[in-house]
Amino acid sequence: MEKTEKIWMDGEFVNWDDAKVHVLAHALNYGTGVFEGIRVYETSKGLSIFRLKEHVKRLMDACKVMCFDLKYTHDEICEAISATVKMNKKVDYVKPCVFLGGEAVGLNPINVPVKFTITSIYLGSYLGKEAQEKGASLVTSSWFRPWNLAAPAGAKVNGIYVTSCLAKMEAKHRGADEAVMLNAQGNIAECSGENLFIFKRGKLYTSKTSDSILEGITRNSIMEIAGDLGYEVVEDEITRIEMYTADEVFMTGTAAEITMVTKIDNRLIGDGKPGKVGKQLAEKYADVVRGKDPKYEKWLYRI
Ligand code: PPE
Repeated sequence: MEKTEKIWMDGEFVNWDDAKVHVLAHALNYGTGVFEGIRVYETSKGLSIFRLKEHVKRLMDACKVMCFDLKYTHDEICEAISATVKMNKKVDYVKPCVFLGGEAVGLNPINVPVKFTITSIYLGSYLGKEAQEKGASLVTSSWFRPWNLAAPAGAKVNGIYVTSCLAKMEAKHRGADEAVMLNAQGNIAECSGENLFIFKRGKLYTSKTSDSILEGITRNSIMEIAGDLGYEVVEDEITRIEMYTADEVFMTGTAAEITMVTKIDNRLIGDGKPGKVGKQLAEKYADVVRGKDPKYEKWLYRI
């Protein structure tokens, strides 16, 4: 990751090094924040923020879930994100974060001031170049994806990411690139920061939104693109065995984009090489985000 010059903080730009909060900020102690991760791409007509409107909608929905009183409209947030990208030199990823600030001890979040920051960075490859080019290895995490009875799994809430961090660390300790988490029923939920797809018996499958996943925007893009390319896409329960024995497995996420999975828990997926369908979708996605296919111009927020 490379840092940039300015961070948007509650309506003003401040220098990167001055974007600070108090150590007793509520979010720091109790995880009471929500965030987004959004990619910025170069196109032949300048920079574009991919599916900005959908990301802002999901951020606002997460605020509603957490009862955060966000004093900005959808348009104002889109404009602030766009202004942050323009303000900085080298940006490929933006992270807006709405969180509880304050300086007090105590769980009650009511009346704790809501802070809103927009940080833009140069992220580059999220899972590493090798995993992206040759395929990633996964392990099934011993940590379960928090399910809907215990936490709002469908909202991008900071505190919920403790499980993702534990799962990711476990994967690294076990020599893998990424972790896949199961849900309360023992079915596949998702990875620490990506949704999962399998290709089996000629169809694409991805876990249902009720299976304790974050409803990924990349997941949604791939479902539409795959449908347009003639694939049948089914949202279904996916068992661990179905995942092991799939012809292809791949992950989708804003940061990870489309990354092929070639090994899970020491079992090769298919022949252990990135699969054809996944590669076709990854290539199409790479074109779509860069404005090379006019059919998906609707997803580009040009700045
Ligand atoms: N599941 C989780 C748990 C998740 O964090 C992400 C995004 C996804 C699925 C995919 O959602 P979408 O980006 O809308 O397709 N993870 C972000 C990385 C988290 C991080 O800060 O690191 C991302 O891809 O931006």
